[in-house]
Amino acid sequence: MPPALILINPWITDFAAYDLWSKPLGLLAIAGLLRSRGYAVHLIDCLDVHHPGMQADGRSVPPVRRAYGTGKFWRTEIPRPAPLGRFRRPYSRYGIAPELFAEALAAVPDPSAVLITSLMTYWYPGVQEAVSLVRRVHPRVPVILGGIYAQLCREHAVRYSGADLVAGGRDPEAISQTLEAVGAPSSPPAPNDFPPHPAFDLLRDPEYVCVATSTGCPYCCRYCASSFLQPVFRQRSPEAVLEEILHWRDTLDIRDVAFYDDALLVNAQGHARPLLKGLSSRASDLRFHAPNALHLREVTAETARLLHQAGFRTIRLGLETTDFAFRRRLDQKVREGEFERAVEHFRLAGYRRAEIGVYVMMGLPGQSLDSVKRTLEAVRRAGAVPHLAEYSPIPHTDLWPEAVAGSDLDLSEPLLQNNTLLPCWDEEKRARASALRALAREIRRTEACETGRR
Ligand code: B12
Ligand code: SF4
Repeated sequence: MPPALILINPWITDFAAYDLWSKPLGLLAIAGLLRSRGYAVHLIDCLDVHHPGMQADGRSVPPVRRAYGTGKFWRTEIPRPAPLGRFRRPYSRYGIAPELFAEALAAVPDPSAVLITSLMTYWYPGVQEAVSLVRRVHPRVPVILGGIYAQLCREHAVRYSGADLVAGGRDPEAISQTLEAVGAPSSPPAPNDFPPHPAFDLLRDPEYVCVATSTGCPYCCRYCASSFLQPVFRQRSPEAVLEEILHWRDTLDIRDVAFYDDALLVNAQGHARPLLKGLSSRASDLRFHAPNALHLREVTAETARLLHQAGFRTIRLGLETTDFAFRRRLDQKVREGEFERAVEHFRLAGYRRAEIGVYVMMGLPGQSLDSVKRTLEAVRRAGAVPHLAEYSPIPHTDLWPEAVAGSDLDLSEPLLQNNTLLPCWDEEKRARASALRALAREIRRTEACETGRR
């Protein structure tokens, strides 16, 4: 009998959560790897929207699903944790019922170890609840926690997650060593040199898959943790990425693919360009989405045309702000004029205004409401639609000390790093932010109606 491992994607706990192509790509990559090394891998996805047991659960709000596999999760309102007490709005656990989770745990009789992933730092209550249920069902089995919260808030996770080991390593060898460290039986390495595909086949009825064609990002924006999490920028071969996408189309019959790259278009000549050409010729039945921002500077007439030809339906551009005096101390990724030029390329490539989504950051330390408003208007004028990205202060980023100093909240508590709270704005600005949210919505609505009329 091969040694059994349980891999867990825990619940989200938040004021709001939306499935914008959210899959535990890191955990699935580890699942693929461990499976290729001979382990029997059992995945429990707490965010499973298709769990048959949930139909009978009268306590949760069923998820409305939308275009291209996006939509809501199952949701159950829960009490706000104490540090969020003063924020008077509903707080929920997103995902399957804890009883179904416990049943799935019990169905694996003798696991060697349990591996749990984590994403946003402020979602750690979902991790804690998963660990405590594992303890109840499998009291003597070692629990290993990894992922983004585990890396960004390591000390917090060591103290409060309840896991036996908080792992920082990302590469295959580190994961094998981690398993050995908790006494799980080790297996021989995989028979070939190619890393296996992330195990999307372990998910129930996936409507889409996610792909990362690279790790890291060559830019070093002061508000972003990319260079801490993935210090080396590496791109995979376009052929390997194409092969992975075709594999999932042919085996899982998926139609939508979301790219998780931080820097998809960097070095387009040797990377995105051949990939997009391959997708156009061999995957013309698929739709592609770039929910993580594309770099404006890298958008040329040719890349915009290739993205359109390949079938990219969701485009998000990382503008953040058009207030260049303010941005000078934050990042170097956009220069004046590059945004308008990129939008023009997308328009000429065939995208309608409503299809060109632009991220605008709100809530940065020292950022004024007026600066955000002017950026939203600039997006409208350029012929695109804005999506507000509220700033989440993140440990280990360059901006972190300034964020901590400028916040009226204790940011060492990860729950207060939640972007919804606008942690680095004061009460007055928080109260007036709803007008900016309304403006962004109004611009999107107007452009959608315009598009409908044309
Ligand atoms: C893709 C992505 C998204 C996607 C969706 C991701 C998802 N799964 O839901 C989209 C675009 C929707 C998104 C949205 C947002 N995101 Co985001 N996102 C990312 C990104 C680029 C990659 C995450 C990822 O999946 N990586 C791929 C896998 C391969 O890596 P991984 O999960 O880390 O796994 C590896 C290791 O960690 C480890 N590992 C993982 N699990 C385990 C378990 C064990 C046991 C072990 C041993 C190891 C291990 O091994 C894996 C393989 O190497 C990261 C930045 C980054 N470079 O990591 C930001 C990041 C996570 N996002 C961030 C933010 C701020 C946001 C937003 C709030 C932005 C905004 N203001 O609107 C929203 C919020 C979304 C929400 N409320 O749902 C922040 C985190 C903030 C925080 N406080 O935690 C990050 C770090 C970016 C940043 N600004 O620095 N995001
Ligand atoms: S360009 Fe994007 S991914 Fe790269 S460092 Fe800046 S914010 Fe992070």
